[in-house]
Amino acid sequence: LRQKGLALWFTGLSGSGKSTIAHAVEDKLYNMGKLTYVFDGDNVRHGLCRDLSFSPEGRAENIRRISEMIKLFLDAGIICLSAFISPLKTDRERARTIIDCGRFFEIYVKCPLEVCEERDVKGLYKLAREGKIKNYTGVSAPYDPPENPDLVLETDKVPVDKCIDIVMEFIQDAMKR
Ligand code: GGZ
Repeated sequence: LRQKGLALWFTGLSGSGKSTIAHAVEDKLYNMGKLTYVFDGDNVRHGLCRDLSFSPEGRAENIRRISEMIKLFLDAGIICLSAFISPLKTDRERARTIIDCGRFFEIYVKCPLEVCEERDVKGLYKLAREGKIKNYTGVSAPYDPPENPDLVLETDKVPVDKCIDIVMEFIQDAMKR
């Protein structure tokens, strides 16, 4: 029997920890022999979506293409982990509709803006504050917090290793369904 696909949609501010957690979960799944793939800005925005901006339209199209891609990966039985800010509720709802598998789960990587900004791993918040990057989520562009996420990870309160364990437990549960 082939592995059944699963879509885990991580959403949260830049610097909240989406990619870090998704990649660590991917490592664990890989070591369990599971087929899995992480979609994030590094492998999507630099390739398939390199023509898109961070305007509302650019983000909507980014999320739409990613969703269509995940739908195909699910057909192949792959556990798909996506780590995009996906700030707008309407875009996340469209993702759920496109992927439409009954195995789509929204994971809210929740972290206060102040903490993300303090981390500022890539120095982009600083540039956004200086006005050198426009439409920066949390600074000059909106983020709609999920109203009914399937899972919430509070990365300012819970250590990252614990967050990874929580997601692993969630996946193992979801795979039984
Ligand atoms: C938000 C931006 C922006 C703007 C560049 N707003 O910390 P990072 O660098 O690695 O994560 C951010 C990433 C967000 O891309 P997504 O494809 O996830 O966004 S969305 O879902 O909204 O389409 C950040 C970088 O790209 N970045 N400019 N203006 N993040």
